[in-house]
Amino acid sequence: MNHITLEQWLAGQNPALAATLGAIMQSCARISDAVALGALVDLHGSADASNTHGEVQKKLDLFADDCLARALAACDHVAAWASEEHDDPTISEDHGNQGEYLVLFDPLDGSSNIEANISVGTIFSVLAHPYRGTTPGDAGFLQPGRKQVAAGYVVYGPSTVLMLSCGQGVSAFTLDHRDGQWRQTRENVQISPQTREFAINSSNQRFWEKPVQRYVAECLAGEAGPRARDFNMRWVASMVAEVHRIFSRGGVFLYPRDTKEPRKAGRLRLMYEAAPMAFLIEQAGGAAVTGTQSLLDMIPDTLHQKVPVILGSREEVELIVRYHADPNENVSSQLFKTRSLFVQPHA
Ligand code: AFP
Repeated sequence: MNHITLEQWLAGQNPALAATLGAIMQSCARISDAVALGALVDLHGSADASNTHGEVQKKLDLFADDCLARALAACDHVAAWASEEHDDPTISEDHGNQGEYLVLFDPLDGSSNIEANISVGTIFSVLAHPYRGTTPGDAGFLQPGRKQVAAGYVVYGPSTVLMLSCGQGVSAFTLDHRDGQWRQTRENVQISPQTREFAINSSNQRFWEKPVQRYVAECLAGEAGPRARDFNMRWVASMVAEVHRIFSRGGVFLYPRDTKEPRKAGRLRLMYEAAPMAFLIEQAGGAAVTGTQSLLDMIPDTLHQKVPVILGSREEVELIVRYHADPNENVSSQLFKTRSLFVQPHA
């Protein structure tokens, strides 16, 4: 494959969008360096602050947030941006009125993993400023995910990889640390429609909704169960890493509606995590739902709204949607009345 650079690839896009994505990717290259240097540059550990969700912020969360904010402030085409780390959007001082785009980002997803040296990532979403010429407010951001102009994530793993879509398929770019260029390493990425691998935080099993109880029980029952095949399970606790695994070999990721915090519909944020990931997944032929609704069709109520997320290999997600449509239909959900999800070894 001829590894064209991101700059060359962006030359085929609308110039304003290319400049906006270029600014985001320059910051992600800086974040990649900081993540790699970590403790050497005193960027490990807590920042002694918490965000709008009450979560403790790490030094690298704040570093990444600042990098992106500075780059977006300098970009002529960005009217405002919203970060998972802040209550309210920031209006660009210089370009608030004329900027074409609104950008949302989770500066460092999975940051609880940093000190364990497990992959973390940046997730971003680009929307058109719907009232261009006026100062953007929250309302401008509250667009359904299907209206995203572009979305992507960067996974800071053994390689630093960008997965990007501007609505015409998904491309992967690897950061070449030798010269700082992002180079295309996959194009028209497709997610296999079938899978034998699922990812869910099983410690929450007692809180899950019934259709998810049923789905996981059937996977765990393996060859002898209703699915008639063995499944593998993974949990990294870093959504970017989970989604990246799905892009490389298929799979399904679930952070379902649960009763752990009854006031919240889920753990993950619609605008900063679910919608951009859903955009990428659908662009690669996969599916992304809440269980009962397509994530991309959800009209957000608030910037920091949380939602259930089920995404990945299309046929598997469709099966889970069918279970949501009729949660009482299958007898295997009855299993939970008598025994644990994890079957005890035979005595
Ligand atoms: P952090 O950014 O606080 O580490 O949260 C990561 C995350 O939002 C998402 O990336 C994971 O899928 C999920 O939380 C992990 O949640 P658990 O704590 O339930 O494993």
